[in-house]
Amino acid sequence: MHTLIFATNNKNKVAEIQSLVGADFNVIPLSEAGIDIDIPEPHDTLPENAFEKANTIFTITQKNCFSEDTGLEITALKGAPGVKSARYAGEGRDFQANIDKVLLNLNGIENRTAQFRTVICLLWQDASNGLQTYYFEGICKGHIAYEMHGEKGFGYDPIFIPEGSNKSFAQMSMEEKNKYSHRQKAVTQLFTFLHNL
Ligand code: ITT
Repeated sequence: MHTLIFATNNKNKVAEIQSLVGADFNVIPLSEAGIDIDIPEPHDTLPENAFEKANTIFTITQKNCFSEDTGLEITALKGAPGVKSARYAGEGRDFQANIDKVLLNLNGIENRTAQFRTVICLLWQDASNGLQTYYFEGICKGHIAYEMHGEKGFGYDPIFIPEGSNKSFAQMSMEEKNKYSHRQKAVTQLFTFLHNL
């Protein structure tokens, strides 16, 4: 079985990804790897931040690892909050404050089109090729609701309604969210790639 460290401090991401991993991979969250650091995300693009997170953890552990960076891109807000999604309303990384800011900025705007974009960065040591960097992307199109719906999930889930559903992500079980989600699409590509190595 291959072991991979998932370079994230977000427990919700860990739960979602562990629900998608096949039996031949062992995905270890940072907490289980005994690493307790605030991973930097200083860049203006999702791939650069994803690389920064994975590389920070690889430098410490020298073990195969992956990270992901996710942004909510709202058309009427010119792609905001995008790469700044976690800190849209400030350094407190407060889910409710972030949602309030989105709803305020969309007040009176009819175009609610939005998408989640996840970029995964994999750092993989290969006996013949050395350390390789790979990227995988998953997009979930949808729209922003006029108010919050549901209690499940995390982040912007209560206001995001994926295409093909009339429920918000926060009204779905994890399994149902996985059928639509940006994260599921990126993770599926990651594990398809790893299976074919
Ligand atoms: P790590 O960097 O430790 O992985 P993070 O929470 O900082 O965790 P991101 O930088 O990718 O993660 O931040 C993206 C933010 O976007 C996150 O804090 C949530 O508020 C939101 N987000 C990400 N995925 C989401 C999802 O599936 N549903 C709702 N909101 C999501």
